[in-house]
Amino acid sequence: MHTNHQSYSLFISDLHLCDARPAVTSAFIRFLQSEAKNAENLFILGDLFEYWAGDDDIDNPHHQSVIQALKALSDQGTKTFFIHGNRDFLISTKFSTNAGITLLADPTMLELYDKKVLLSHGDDLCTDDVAYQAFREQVRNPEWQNQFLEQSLASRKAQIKALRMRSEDEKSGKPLMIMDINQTALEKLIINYDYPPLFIHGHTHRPKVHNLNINDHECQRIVLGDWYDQGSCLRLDKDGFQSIAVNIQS
Ligand code: LP5
Ligand code: MN
Repeated sequence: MHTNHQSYSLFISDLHLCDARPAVTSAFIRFLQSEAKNAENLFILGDLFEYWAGDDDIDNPHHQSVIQALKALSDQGTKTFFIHGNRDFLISTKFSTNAGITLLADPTMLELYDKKVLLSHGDDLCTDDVAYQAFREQVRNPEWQNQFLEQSLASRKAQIKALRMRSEDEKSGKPLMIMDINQTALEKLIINYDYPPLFIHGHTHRPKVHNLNINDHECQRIVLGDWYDQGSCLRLDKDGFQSIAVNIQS
């Protein structure tokens, strides 16, 4: 039916879309209407938004423009998937239904072009960041989330603003190593998933391909880049992967 869809998949993360950076949102919408249109799958590996306060914020005009563009993409035949980031883990079924995306667990293992591919946001592997992991455990708890979501949208946004300030403040005092993936946690994950040859994640904003050898198994860990000065996207097909830069006009 959709014969224009070629056999390749695209992966993006860490766009941090928000009202304050309209050029990035425009670039993303153009990307959905161009590069992504002919893809069979688009995987968004978290932190699509600067923050997500709850699905009741869906009517926000900025969010609507993103949701409409995602919906148009999936309606024309590109399957779209989303893994929660640490900024937008409150995205739920109202968003996914409206945007036409499928929510995936973190991590998720898939088979693409005869290759096992493991996908994650990546924050779960930053185990040296003890303060962040304690925070993460608290806010990923469904009971905590229910209580948080019972509060008014305005109150939630005020708390998120305070949290963002605290997070930036604490980050400035954390050594860079602490905010990267822990090697032992990484190896444990790869072993648990029986050595997928590809592991793709975001979060650290340190785009790179790491060639790993774990117990004599080759594994490539691909770290996606963010969308600040330019957008970045990974393309995967039967011949392998390549990195694509996305222009952001300011
Ligand atoms: O996002 P990034 O990359 O800049 O930093 C992350 C970690 N910080 C965060 C916080 C988010 O940026 C804030 C936005 C989240 C919105 C979610 C909405 C719902 C939750 C609302 C809760 C009020 O994820 C940062 C890491 C960094 O990645 C690198 O991995 O270091 O972690 C921190 O800085 C966290 C601090 O170390 C600990 C903060 C403890 C705050 C405790 C307050 C209790 C909150 C609950 C009560 C309301
Ligand atoms: Mn993140």
